[in-house]
Amino acid sequence: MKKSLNSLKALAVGAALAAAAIAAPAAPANALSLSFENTGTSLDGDVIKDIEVAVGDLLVFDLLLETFGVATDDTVNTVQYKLTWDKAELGFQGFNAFDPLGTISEMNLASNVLTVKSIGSALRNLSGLQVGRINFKVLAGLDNSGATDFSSEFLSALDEDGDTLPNLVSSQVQTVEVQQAVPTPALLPGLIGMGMALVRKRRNQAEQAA
Ligand SMILES: [Ca+2]
Ligand SMILES: [Ca+2]
Repeated sequence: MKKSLNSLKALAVGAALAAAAIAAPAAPANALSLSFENTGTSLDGDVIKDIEVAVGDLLVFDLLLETFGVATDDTVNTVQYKLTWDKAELGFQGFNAFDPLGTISEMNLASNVLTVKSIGSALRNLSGLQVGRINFKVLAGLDNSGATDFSSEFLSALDEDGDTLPNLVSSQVQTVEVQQAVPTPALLPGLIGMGMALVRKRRNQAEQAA
């Protein structure tokens, strides 16, 4: 009996050690990627981040490149990306490219899509490298539809030989919506409460007067 109790204790200790041995998940490795800022925040709770703006506001998005995760015998020399926006809500004002990817070899502006092919030299292990900036003016079509109003898509990255860097860029897309300010819902119960108190007060006054 005593022996089996000791066995149980040994089992419990073993289980505790096993639990402690499970490693915390590793942070994701840095990778070749394109992102933009202003990222927005979550205003309406859906998966698309939101930026609060008003009609007539000027809005800027900075395109940032990260060149980690490239093989040690490769460097990033050309990147190609696509920017898309809702033309009812955002009016295109201009685009700038920045060194070391400041040489634009191809650029195509359609009504609401800009594709850019930008050339630099021997980039690797860089983070937050600003490659472009796009400017918008917020238009009267501004609404809180929950649909994407601006997105970036990383199309390709080429190495120093003009070869596509394999499998590191697979249609990376980032999205954001622009929204106009709405009354804070938390204020509404307070307003209703004040209204009811006012009605009660008037009724009391009416009863007293009768
Ligand atoms: Ca949203
Ligand atoms: Ca919107």
